[in-house]
Amino acid sequence: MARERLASKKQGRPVRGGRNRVRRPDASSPWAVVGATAKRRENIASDWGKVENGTMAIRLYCFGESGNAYKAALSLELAGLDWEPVFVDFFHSETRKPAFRALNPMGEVPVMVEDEIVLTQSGVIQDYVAETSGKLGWKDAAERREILRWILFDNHKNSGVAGPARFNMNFLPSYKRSDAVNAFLIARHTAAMTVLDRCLEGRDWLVGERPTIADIANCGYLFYEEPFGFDRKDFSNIDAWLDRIAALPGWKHPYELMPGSPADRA
Ligand SMILES: N[C@@H](CCC(=O)N[C@@H](CS)C(=O)NCC(=O)O)C(=O)O
Repeated sequence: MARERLASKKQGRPVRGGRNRVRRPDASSPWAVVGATAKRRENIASDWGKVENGTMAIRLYCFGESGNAYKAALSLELAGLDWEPVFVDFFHSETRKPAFRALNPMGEVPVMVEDEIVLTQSGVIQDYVAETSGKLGWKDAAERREILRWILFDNHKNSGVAGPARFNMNFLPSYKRSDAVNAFLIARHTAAMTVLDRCLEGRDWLVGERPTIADIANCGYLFYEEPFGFDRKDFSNIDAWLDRIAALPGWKHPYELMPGSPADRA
């Protein structure tokens, strides 16, 4: 889409307000077909989760336990964009069902939909949020690359390891858990946290002098209370940096920002 068109769409956006009611997915719907064409995906995306009072906010397909979705949700929220969460029932295998696979063949949340734009991968959504809102982004091309560098670090060494460690240790049925696998993941994640802590020495934010989507990516899993071998008190720079993030206007804990939490399954 041409940038001017996008810009004019943004001007027409409703201001952020109360949460609207959104449609729930219907896996039995005839349009829910695996291997849908790109056009079909757009149609699906524009139907599933449509805001019922007619307001078209950005829709983020997410659930509270997902730190990957939290990166996208917190970026949208801190950037002040108008968005709506659409609950994906991950714990009842919704990401494996045809309706969801038609929306994202990768079978993962988060998915962001704005009109005909369908984005997946938290880093891509964050990049879109920064670019379209002008918030949490870069001043120049060098900063943009530095932000990308930290997002890739997060996806590979931080969230990409913390996510499975936390899932295995808290949400996997106990008979499927492996101490050896968890020990391996915790060791990998602790090494990444040591790197992150050193890089935060003497600085408030990962890139430049202000919070960016690089910070939001790397904190994706670090506010959750469920144990996964990470204790922020072991890393003084990370601890102080998480306090700075939590003090940003509009910050919310993942279970406040997105629908779904372990309490629902208790
Ligand atoms: N690199 C992806 C990772 C996304 C991801 O792993 N999402 C998990 C939830 S936290 C998921 O939807 N998994 C579905 C599944 O494994 O079936 C991103 O950053 O968006």
